[in-house]
Amino acid sequence: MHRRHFLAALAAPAFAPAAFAQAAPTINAGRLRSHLEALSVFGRPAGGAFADGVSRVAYSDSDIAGRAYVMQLMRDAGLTPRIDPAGNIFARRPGTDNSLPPVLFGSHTDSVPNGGNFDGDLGTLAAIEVIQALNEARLTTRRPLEIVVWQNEEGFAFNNGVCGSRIVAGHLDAGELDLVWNGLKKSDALRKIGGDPDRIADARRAPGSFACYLELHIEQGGTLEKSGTPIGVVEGIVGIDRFDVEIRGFANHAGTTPMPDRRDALVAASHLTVAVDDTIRAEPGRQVGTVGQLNVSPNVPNIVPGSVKMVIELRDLSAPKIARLGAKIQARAREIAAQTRTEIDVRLAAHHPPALATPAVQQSIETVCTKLALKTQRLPSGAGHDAQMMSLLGPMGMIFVPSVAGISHSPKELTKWEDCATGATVLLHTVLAHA
Ligand code: HGY
Ligand code: MN
Ligand code: MN
Repeated sequence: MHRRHFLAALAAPAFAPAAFAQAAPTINAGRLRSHLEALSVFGRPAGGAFADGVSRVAYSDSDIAGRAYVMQLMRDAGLTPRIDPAGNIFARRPGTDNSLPPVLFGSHTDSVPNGGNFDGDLGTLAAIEVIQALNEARLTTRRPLEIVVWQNEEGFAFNNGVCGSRIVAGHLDAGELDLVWNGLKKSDALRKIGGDPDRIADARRAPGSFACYLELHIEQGGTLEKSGTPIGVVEGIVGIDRFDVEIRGFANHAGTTPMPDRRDALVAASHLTVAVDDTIRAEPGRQVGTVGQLNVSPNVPNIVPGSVKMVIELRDLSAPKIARLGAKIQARAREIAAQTRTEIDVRLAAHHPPALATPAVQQSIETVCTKLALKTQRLPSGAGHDAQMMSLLGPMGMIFVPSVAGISHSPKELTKWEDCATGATVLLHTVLAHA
């Protein structure tokens, strides 16, 4: 969009900010790109390049380094970042009336192993860019603004995601801080990133403690690219149920154990994996089911597998549908256990309820886009987000930008630089619309 058209659009009353600005606030696309490229260094494979993606798993040294980098950017933007007891990073920009609840916006910087450079990073760095743009326009909003970097959104660590936002929303599971993953206790993991598990209750936020929560995020699917739409307005975020499955058979000699005598845990796991796929595909709808993680023991070619640990994950916009499909799969697990003479334990490890975006916030995003002559499309999010936790506390909206070829959770994850800047511009003006 030409700058003159953009400024003309901004001149319209809907964009008259609370306090007079020297010039209309503008996203610096080059600065946003350089910050995304710089953040991608933390967790990059040794000897790799930007295109090789990132492994910046929560609580790792690269996660901590990435968080430190982002906190420095916040200071460079005149903010004073603080880490709450849950390990989330917050930074507040005063408004003209600081008695009002802030507009809260941000995302996460932790990644999946072998992930991409945009998932979470774009929403986090765009939030800082919004602050910079307001500073440069010398614009003070009526409401205070608060930006946030949520910790462990991905949930690869401890097999339960949206961790920091879930604690803020009051959904820390009983005993969760005592869990151990890779030899690390969760309470120590929080301390490692600057949290304080002894004061975890202080991390909770009350309903209404923010005016609305906004998150810019890559779509992680192919809908926007296919329709040639630059901005997605999220309708709702899927619910996720994740099950830890343990299958116990009997390890024995692969050569001397006759087939009828076997209790093969991997054969049982294979039947269960196919049962998940069959159950999910058996009815119409957009539900998905995945077995993305499976560990065989002892995992030796000439030993009949004695045990398998695997994770089943179900997602849909309907919580009752997820529950129903989960029950079906657990019934199939019982049948497979009997059939293979193994024991199969299925334990619910994570339950994230689906969340609908707030119509008024969706509308505000669309109004901004109309002013900016940007086409929009409403769509569901097949990915989980911290926004679904924030929807438990107040109005929520998400802004999506296209993912090239719909790829995400992969080094091939890519969003065009101009789409990153467009998304940040829409975030900027949606924040203003609420502030
Ligand atoms: O898994 C998800 O949906 C998100 O990317 N954490
Ligand atoms: Mn994400
Ligand atoms: Mn992700």
